[in-house]
This record gives sequence, structure tokens and C-alpha cells, in this order.
Amino acid sequence: MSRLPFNQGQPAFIPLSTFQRYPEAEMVERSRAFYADIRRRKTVREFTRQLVPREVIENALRAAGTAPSGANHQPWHFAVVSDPELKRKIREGAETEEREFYTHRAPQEWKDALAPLGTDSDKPFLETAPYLIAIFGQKKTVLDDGGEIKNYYVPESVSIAAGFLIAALHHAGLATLTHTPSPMNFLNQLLNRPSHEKPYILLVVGYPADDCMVPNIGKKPLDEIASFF
Ligand code: IYR
Repeated sequence: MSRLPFNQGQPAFIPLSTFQRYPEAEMVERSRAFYADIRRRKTVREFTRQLVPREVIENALRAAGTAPSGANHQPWHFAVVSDPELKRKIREGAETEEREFYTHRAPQEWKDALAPLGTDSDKPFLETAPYLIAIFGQKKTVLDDGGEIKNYYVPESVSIAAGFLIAALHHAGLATLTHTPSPMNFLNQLLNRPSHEKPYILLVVGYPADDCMVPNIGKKPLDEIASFF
């Protein structure tokens, strides 16, 4: 991790040259257009096997990597899986946890809450979708010299980066599923990630199946999610 602690030998502050200001009318139009685009995103659980260009995945990950993070430590790792055998093992690991969840671990109230989504312990999409991206949060960063620094606001930072990633993939024309088999420790073992890294989300990425169905559920309107003072 050569960039940390910080750019040695370079100025500590530089002019903000990247910010783009728009006329107000254009801002309103841009905000409308973004909302119109992002509101089309639906979590998808049926994917085709069709491959997607790796560069799209790489650019979306670059976008995710621009997310703000605690002390700019960027406490995340994205393990990208396209290998069929590894996807098969991930499916096996996830379904083992999910069977336990649906038959024993989940209280009835939780199962009732999931009923509208139609989920169960079968996760075929973990093999059909061309890419799985396991998103890990890092409690600490191990530096190139073997030193370690503590990371801050890890769940918040990782979640923001995941949001950027999901939006970037949608923007590029791909569907995603935020899958959270729980517990997810089997991912550390399968993907060789150290124990100070915690898996947060297994993001399933690809094209929706032609006959893909999604739950008929909506989002709360603005007056239910925001208050203005
Ligand atoms: N992890 C399980 C259960 C599940 C839990 C929640 I909260 C969801 O929003 C969806 C599913 C599964 O993936 O089936």
C-alpha cells in the first residue's frame, strides 16, 4: 500500500481543479436525469450466462475506488470472480449457510419480511452470472514495509464504495444483486483473504435473464424518507 500514509514528497494541498459547476437549470435537469436512470435499477436474481466485457467491471471498480473513506484509508478489497469452478465453490458455501438460515437460524418474523422477495436457499445465480464481486472491509491496512495502520469508519466507507460500484454497473448497463449470505467467512477461505478483512456483500453482476421477473415492490416517496428544516 504505497500511497499510505500519504503522498510523501508532494504538496499537502492542491487546487480543486476537478469540480464542475453547472447553471441552476442544468443542475435541475441533471438531477432529474440521474434519478430517472437510477430508479430503473432493480435487484435481479435471474441472470444469463452471457459474458460481459472485463473492462466494464474494471472501470466500475475504479469508480468504486474513488469513494470517500475514513481518513482516506480506502479500507476495501474487491475480489472479482469469473472462474466457473470458484463460482461453483462459492455457490456451495453460500447455499450451505442459506439452508441453515432458512431452516433454523432465521426467526419467523425475518422469513415473513423476506416473503415478498421470493428468496430461498437455492442460489443458482452464483454460477450463472458471469461475475461475482466479493466486497471486503479491512479493519487495518498492512503497509508495504509490513507496518500496520488502523482504519476508521470501515462499514460506512465500504458501504459507500459499494453504492458507487452498484451505480456504476447500472450506469454501464449491467444488473446487480446485493447478496449477503450470512455468515460469509467462507469467502475469506475461498478467496485467500486475511482474517482482518470482513466480507460485507457478495455482488452478483451480469445481464438479467430474458424472462427475468422481479418482486412487485416499490420505494418510499420523498416525504417518507426525508425531512427538511
Ligand atoms: N441471505 C439470505 C436472506 C436474505 C436476507 C435479506 I435482509 C434480504 O434482503 C434478502 C435475502 C438470502 O440471500 O437468501
